[in-house]
Amino acid sequence: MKYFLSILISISFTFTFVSAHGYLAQLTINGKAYSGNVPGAQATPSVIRQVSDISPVKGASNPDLNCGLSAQFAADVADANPGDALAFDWRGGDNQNWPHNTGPMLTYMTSCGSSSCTTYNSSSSKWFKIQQVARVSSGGPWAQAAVMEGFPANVTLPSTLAPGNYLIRHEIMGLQGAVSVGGAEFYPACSQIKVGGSQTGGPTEDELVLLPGAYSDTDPGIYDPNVYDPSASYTFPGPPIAAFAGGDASGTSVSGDASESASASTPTATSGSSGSSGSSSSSNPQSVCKLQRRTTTSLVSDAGSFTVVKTHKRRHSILTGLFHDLALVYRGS
Ligand SMILES: [Cu+2]
Repeated sequence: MKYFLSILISISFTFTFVSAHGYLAQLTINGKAYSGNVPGAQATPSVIRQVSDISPVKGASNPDLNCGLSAQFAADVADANPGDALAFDWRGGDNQNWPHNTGPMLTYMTSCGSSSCTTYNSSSSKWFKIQQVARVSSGGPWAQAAVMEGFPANVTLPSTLAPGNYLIRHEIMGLQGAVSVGGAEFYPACSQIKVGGSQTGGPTEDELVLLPGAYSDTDPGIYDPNVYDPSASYTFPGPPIAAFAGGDASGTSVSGDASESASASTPTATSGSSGSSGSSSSSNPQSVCKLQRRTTTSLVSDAGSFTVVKTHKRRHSILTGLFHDLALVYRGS
């Protein structure tokens, strides 16, 4: 019986391990969807560079911080225009929902130069940041929590972006283990786009960074003992948002920045959870207040800040995600 139990336990941990990471499964540009390849599967033409595994990149100086684990060139390029709406749809490895709800999401771009990005090696490329989001409001849930609910992360291309070939690197940081140095999980994903139009905007030299290079394992937003304190401020790692993309004077945010051009979205059509929408709360300050009012700030855990979530199913998935995260922390991964 004891033996049987230990098998059961190891099976459940194996399952947790498999389902507790993920990848960028789809990118939508102005309503047009581009599928990504499942990590490690036989590649089909895509605009998303395929990674080898759903596991996270660990370590801020890991070369795979560039575009994800052993990222491969993709065969296709997506057309885009300045100001386009992008939606990044992240999934768990078993095609369930994205399993994490703690940590920021950040978006970088780099130029592939005069030729298409299909064979562009970005390992020594200079990147600029166009967007970042942490908690949807002070004391509120992380925007990433909406991704765990099944919603995409929304990003808007800068409205003055100059035409050209670009990689767009959307990154989720899983900070559920960030209370320890080296505990952060990095999930970068690079997509190949070609931007049209006749704008002239771009970053300045001092806004450009290398990846890896822009982060350190001891950055306050990467090693973060207060990551589960909903009222703690959060310091984004990396450079500020490039000025032409909206800028970010301090580089620090408690999120909930209503002027942020992008955040995780929670389309209003779903199950009447009025408070949890990043995008609608951006355009409607009142719903931010509603969210804050209904959010209990004294709770320690990230899941605790989700009193806004009403439906039973949602609560269940949050708890499941939390248990996944706790199991991961327990396992030290
Ligand atoms: Cu994970």
